[in-house]
Amino acid sequence: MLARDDLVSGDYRLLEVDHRTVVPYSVDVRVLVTAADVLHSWTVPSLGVKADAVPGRLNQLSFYCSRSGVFYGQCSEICGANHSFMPIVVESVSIPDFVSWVKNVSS
Ligand SMILES: [Cu+2]
Repeated sequence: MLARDDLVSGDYRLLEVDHRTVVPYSVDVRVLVTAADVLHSWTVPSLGVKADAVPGRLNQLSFYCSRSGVFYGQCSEICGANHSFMPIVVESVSIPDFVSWVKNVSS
């Protein structure tokens, strides 16, 4: 979650993150979900997806974005102290933008 001091005008308090999940639109997207500490639940209502994240297990979900946009969600599991809100942000971009994002992340 982005700290209050790092928010800029137009940001959503308690919903913005420092690293968005970037996906391409107009293709089927499969997401593999797991956890490193406790049970979480990766939930983005506007994409119609929700999957439990379980330590030591892989869970999968799929969705299709037909347009660019920013989609907000939150962990929907009571996953522990200091985990309140636990926001999720999915940003769908064009395939060329996705490819350049992958190049920047991997370099
Ligand atoms: Cu959680």
